[in-house]
Amino acid sequence: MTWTLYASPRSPFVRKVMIAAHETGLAGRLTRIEVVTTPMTPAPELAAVNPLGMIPVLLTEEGPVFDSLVILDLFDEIAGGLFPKGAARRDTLTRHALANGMMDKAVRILDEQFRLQNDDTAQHVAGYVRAIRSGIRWLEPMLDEARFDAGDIALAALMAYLDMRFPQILWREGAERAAAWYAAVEKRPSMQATAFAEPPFV
Ligand SMILES: N[C@@H](CCC(=O)N[C@@H](CS)C(=O)NCC(=O)O)C(=O)O
Repeated sequence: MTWTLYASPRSPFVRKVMIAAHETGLAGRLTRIEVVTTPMTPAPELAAVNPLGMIPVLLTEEGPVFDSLVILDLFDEIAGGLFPKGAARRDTLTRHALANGMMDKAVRILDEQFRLQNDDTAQHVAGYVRAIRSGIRWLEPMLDEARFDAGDIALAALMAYLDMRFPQILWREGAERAAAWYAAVEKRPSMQATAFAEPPFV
């Protein structure tokens, strides 16, 4: 069974996935589809596989897998050798988070250069908002008030942040199921105990 990797020849995140695929002996299973994707113009090929419009995405028999860390986690589950167990796993994950965070910032340098050249902050913001709205809609069928795992906690923190910083985005519009989910989980003691600071903001 081959997997499709949505990729680009100069993405460090794709390169990381490819290195890991070679290290685990899984590279032969990958068929690459090269895409060009930016925050303003996400590659149309990605619409069905990643609402963020970002690469890498691995399309498996069970559906799309992203981001790069989760793809590595899948390789590890199948072939091992990438993430040890216990405290050593945390050490690996923390070093991975640092390296990935540096990659993120390095890619942002490039994006800032383009942003200055093209003077397109408004288009960037519009693209980011579009990605956030698509992401929330993507998650709607998976929401369940009876569960509150790490994925749900991350989503609840995002929604609280949008309400605090960007109420004008009106993320609930067209996402009534997500709005109802948030109204329910917002009542959890963990959410109540951790409210953001009230305005005025500095
Ligand atoms: N956290 C993601 C980051 C991936 C990422 O930043 N990919 C860039 C290409 S190097 C991208 O898709 N950019 C398009 C965008 O920001 O919309 C991962 O680890 O896979």
